[in-house]
Amino acid sequence: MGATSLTDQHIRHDWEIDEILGLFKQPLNDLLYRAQSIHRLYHPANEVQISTLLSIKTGGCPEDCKYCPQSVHYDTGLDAHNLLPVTDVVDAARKARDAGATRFCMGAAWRNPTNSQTRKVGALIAAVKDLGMETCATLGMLTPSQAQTLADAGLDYYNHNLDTSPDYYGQIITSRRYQDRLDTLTNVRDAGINVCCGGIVGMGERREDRAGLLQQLANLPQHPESVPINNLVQVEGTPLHGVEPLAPLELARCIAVARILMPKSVIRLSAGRTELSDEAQALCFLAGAGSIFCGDQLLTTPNPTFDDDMEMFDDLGLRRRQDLPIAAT
Ligand code: SAM
Ligand code: DTB
Ligand code: SF4
Repeated sequence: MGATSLTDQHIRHDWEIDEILGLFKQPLNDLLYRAQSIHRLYHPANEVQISTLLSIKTGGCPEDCKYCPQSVHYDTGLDAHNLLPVTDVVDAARKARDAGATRFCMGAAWRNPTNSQTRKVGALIAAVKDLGMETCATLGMLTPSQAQTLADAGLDYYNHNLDTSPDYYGQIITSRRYQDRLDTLTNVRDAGINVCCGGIVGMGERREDRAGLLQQLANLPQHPESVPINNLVQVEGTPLHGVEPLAPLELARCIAVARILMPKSVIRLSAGRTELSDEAQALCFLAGAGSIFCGDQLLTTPNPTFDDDMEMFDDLGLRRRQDLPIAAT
């Protein structure tokens, strides 16, 4: 066994729920100070990695995720479309690269892809990689061989979220088990693809559930390299439309706790930024957020424009991160 470096003392996989709740309850200054201190041990200060999303297959999803505008169970007036042709995807990726994104993330509204769909997405991945970008895909549940197909195509990251705590999960999704999600994460990890896994806050859950989600992530055998913290985007027609929004300070606390629990992971201030002031986002960066999605659309919902984000970066003295982040353990 190799020697443990001084900084690896922070890497743990045995977090207890009471310890995590204790972090949430710290005075905000103490929590942010500790989170930013850990952030600077493992990540460049003032640098933020940028990804851009594209919905490569939209709507008509058989799953019943109560937050999602793409579920066939809810009428959200979405324009559904089948898998996009490679030319459309490459055009969107090139535009994102030229605007400053280093990673292109392709999302499909599937419960799980078929093997044939997986091969088609493999061709999209190879084409985007040819542009010199990192690739990410989120396609639903994967078998081990499908994960291998994507790895062989050169996929850098696979996004598959746990969404919430095991306790609250049944209130949000009934068509897929928590264990199914954990199994897909294992298949992705075993195929050698970097794991992007996080969840959604602001779904009416308790703080205990936010802590429970972070506990699940932190106690995985290996921390996800990327941890997206999504603030629910409320969409009319979905069951969660009208739920009490999460206070921005609680979102910042969540990001700080994620930062402390998984020091080497890149924490993404993910969906929901249109509802946040620059000041609230500044607190999230102080809490240790190291990546965002840029571009005026997430998958199907609005996001701040590139220009607005670059103006915010200027105001906060943030730089776009160009190198490849450190792998988590
Ligand atoms: N269908 C695949 C799946 O669910 O694994 C991939 C696409 S799905 C849209 C990707 C992730 O987007 C979900 O796991 C969820 O965490 C997030 N998401 C979906 N709708 C959202 C919303 N309204 N607000 C915030 N995050 C959302
Ligand atoms: C993630 O955790 N958030 C992104 C990405 N991974 C795929 C998706 C957010 C979707 C927000 C709702 C929408 O635009 O449809
Ligand atoms: Fe389908 Fe994914 Fe939306 Fe759930 S989150 S309804 S699985 S597209």
